[in-house]
Amino acid sequence: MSMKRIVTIQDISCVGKCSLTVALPIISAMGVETAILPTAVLSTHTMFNEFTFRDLTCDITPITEHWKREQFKFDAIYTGYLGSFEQLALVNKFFTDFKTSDNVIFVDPVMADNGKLYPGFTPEFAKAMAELCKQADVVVPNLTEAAFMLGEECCLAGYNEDYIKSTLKKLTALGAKCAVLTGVSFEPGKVGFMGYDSLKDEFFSYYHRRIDMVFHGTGDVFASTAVGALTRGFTLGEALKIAADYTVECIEITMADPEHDTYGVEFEKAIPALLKTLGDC
Ligand code: PXL
Repeated sequence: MSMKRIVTIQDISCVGKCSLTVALPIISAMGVETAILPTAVLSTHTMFNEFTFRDLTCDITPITEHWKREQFKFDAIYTGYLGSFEQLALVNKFFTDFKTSDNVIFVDPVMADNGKLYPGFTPEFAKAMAELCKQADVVVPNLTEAAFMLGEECCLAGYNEDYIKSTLKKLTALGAKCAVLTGVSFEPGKVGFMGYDSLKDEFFSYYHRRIDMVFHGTGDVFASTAVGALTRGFTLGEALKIAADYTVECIEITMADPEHDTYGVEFEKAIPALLKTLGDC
């Protein structure tokens, strides 16, 4: 079987274990080639007190023009943290240029969590990110990102299944074929995701134990694993479940290390378990 190839478009945060320093090792370990289109280089992710930031927007067009001349094809296009309106426009064009009849466009609209936008993002940016979802096959916002993209008040607790289902339908109405909400919880101690496939008109969900500890980069671990598994041929529901279980495993392994860092999870230690789940060893 020929090797599958993903391209992921997001920043390099040199220290901090998120975005490309998570996507590259995880997707590669899953046996899928990982091409990258780096959008910026930061000394760390933006949750540190300070960070350097070199914007690489100017490189996006020359890189993609070269790739077009080479006629590269990608089995999946996976976008994460994007830093400007201009980058969103260029990524929209990238989707148009590299969409094929059978590849998957997977958008993780990284912008916000726990009711708040990350530093540097605005409600207008969230609306522009919603535009990017138009061309997506799969979008995976958390509840906060979904609310900002839909221009609604954030509702982080006390909601019912109807609220989640109607939010999912509104997200697919933006144009995405499938929408998945992460961080969904209907009972104490449990959290997971609910998704909606608008082509099949089907909902799916999965819940696991909730761990009351926040580590940065877990969203990127989840999205990277989901894209990897999807590219390996798992259904979307299966791929997301594999990703959720791996993310929980990463958090638990990290918490078991009394000297763990707080800026990211020790996902490296859980890779053998992930490969077992995939049936690779
Ligand atoms: O994990 C998402 C992410 C990616 N890239 C940068 C970030 C964050 C989250 O804060 O700051 C630069």
